[in-house]
Amino acid sequence: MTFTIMGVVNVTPDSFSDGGRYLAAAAAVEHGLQLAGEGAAILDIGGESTRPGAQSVSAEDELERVIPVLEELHSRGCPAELSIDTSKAVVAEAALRAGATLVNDVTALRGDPDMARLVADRGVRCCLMHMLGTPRTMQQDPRYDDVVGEVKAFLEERLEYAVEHGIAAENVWLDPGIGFGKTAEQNLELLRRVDEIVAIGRPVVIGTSRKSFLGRLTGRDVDNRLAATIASNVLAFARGARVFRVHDVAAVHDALIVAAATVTAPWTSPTSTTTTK
Ligand code: HH2
Repeated sequence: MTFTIMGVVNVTPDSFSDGGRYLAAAAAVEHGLQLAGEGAAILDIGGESTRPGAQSVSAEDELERVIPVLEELHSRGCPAELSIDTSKAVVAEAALRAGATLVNDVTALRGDPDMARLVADRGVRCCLMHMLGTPRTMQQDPRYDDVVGEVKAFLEERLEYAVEHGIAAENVWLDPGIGFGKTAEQNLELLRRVDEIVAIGRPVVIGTSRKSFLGRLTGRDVDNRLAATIASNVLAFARGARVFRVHDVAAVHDALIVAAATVTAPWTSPTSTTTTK
């Protein structure tokens, strides 16, 4: 039973936890290589913040931010697979040309009518995420009758849409979208019942890293949520999630090695690590 870590590389001035730190391409590349060395099997490169209230960014700006980073990581033989975090087909297309092999679309193919065809034509993987509304509006009183049932139905519908548009079901990963149009209680309900999303039958991606519901639970600011991030990822792993999108790769990697070794019997050395201690 293995896990996959997606290390976050935000090439943005305004991301909620690391905005501005890796806006320069060289800094983003170094950061990406470091995360790959720490155990990220995938690097998720994004040029537009999706934090609550964020304004959208033009395709030109997004391209200018992410393409040099992808090209440089690719040409330097980055050992991690490269993912592009975008909902714009023109950005995804350029990113795939620059070496990306996965499209992480937080709109689940709803943001751009050309995205599904692009992913289908290139035969690459995509991650489809649930979001209520848009980043600008999503945290304004989100309501559900049954958050897990509704998110699950949405993801099933988007999987069907993807397959109808020629994307192989094996190439689809699903993500309940922790923090995207959900209250703290709704996020916790999704984590508690993530096995119901796993039951759809596709790998489930979880992105809790440093998010505000962890701050609400612990009283910690965004720079001090690592322990909370680890707990949420380990518990999601135990309930069947397999892909973890995080900023703090080294620590989460160690935690998931222990989680995987504990949940799985007999113990086998995880392929994603060289640790022998
Ligand atoms: N969360 C963020 C961005 N992209 N993609 C997926 N699939 N799942 C997530 O939970 C997810 C995501 C938000 O985190 P971050 O990239 O750190 O912040 P920002 O959007 O402000 O750049």
